[in-house]
Amino acid sequence: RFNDITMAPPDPILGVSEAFKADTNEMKLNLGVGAYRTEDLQPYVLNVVKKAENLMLERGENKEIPYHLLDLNVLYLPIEGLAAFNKVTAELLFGADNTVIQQQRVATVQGLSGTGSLRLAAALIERYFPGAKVLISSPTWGNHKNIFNDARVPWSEYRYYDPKTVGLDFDGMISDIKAAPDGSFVLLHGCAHNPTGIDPTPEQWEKIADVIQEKSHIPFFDVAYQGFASGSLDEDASSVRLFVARGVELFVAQSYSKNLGLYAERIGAINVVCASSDAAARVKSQLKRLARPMYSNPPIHGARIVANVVGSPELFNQWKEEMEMMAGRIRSVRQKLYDSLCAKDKSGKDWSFILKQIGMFSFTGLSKTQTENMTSKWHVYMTKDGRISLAGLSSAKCEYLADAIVDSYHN
Ligand code: PLP
Ligand code: TYF
Repeated sequence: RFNDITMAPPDPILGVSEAFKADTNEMKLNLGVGAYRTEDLQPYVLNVVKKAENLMLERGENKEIPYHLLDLNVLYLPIEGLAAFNKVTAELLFGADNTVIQQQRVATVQGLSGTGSLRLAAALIERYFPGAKVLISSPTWGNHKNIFNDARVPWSEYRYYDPKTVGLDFDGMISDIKAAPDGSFVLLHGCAHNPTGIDPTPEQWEKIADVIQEKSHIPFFDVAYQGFASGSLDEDASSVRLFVARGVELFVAQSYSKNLGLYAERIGAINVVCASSDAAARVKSQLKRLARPMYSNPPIHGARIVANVVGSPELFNQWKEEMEMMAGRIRSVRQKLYDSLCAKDKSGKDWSFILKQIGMFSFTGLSKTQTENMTSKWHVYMTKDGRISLAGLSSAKCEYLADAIVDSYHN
């Protein structure tokens, strides 16, 4: 009976926030979860989101244009989500003039943010590719393993991070992708790899694509940070577009948690690029069939916000400015942390890897025991893999953090 159910361990990322909350020290710093904070370390609601919500409210109030973005004026969204959202999200990812869009070769289904979209694709793999394996990077976002485990999709790891160079183990990555059974799925972070902050160069992406094509593997992109890595939405989608241009069939999961700050709205999508519009229609029908008994249909509010922001040239431009502001703040604390580390550490250690990493995180190379020192002595909360979220760091706290890191490294 229920009494026999054992206690589950806390989530390694979300558990960090719980421990942070319980700490009463005033110097405490939460660098665990990857969530954007202002310089005052407060959550940030984008102005474009507020504007979109006001628009939605106005439209709802004067009932002349009742939610004109809805294709059906009914209580629930269709299983596949809001049509206007699905259209703009695919266009944002692939580019509106991409042939796969024009030829209707993409099956797009609104998902419960990045996680739910990954989970839906995993269910499709389990059902239609029985026994196929998913290759995931070592390391990767912790939840990837949970997602494939629960979907009963076998996975194994490919080498990605080289602790010696604090960079990409490109040769290891290529040989592991080559060694996998033909027709495997290869999970790739579209940009701003979590947790390492290390992405392949454009030349390396081409070689990765060569090997994937040679092996008839299927790329499975996880795009959780479009616009947050380089600051350009198009550039951050270039890895995905490179494969699409080669005519490869692939999956792409998208999330608006970070780039639009819509964390709790749970808005994202799964896109399946197929060889024909026929195949895309069939794939979409099967995704809907999987979603229906899981959660029936997705929530509408976040989808409307995205449809309004991405679909309006004015709000779209303002969004880009706000994203640049957020990415810029993260870059500036990254620089300041690096400067502080160089000034404080007398050991001659090369800290330049911090500047080479991109996106929200820095992978510090701190060991598990060193991260424990960070938390117990310095009240700095972070995941045990050595990742810190720079989005949760302020300029004012950079020196304190540098002291904590230098102390923990030589501990
Ligand atoms: N994938 C990666 C690599 C992530 O870092 C995240 C969030 O941290 C996600 C997916 C999914 O997040 P969400 O479910 O909030 O969209
Ligand atoms: O910081 C990270 O890497 C994310 C944050 O359902 C997160 O894991 C946590 C829970 C969740 C989605 C994202």
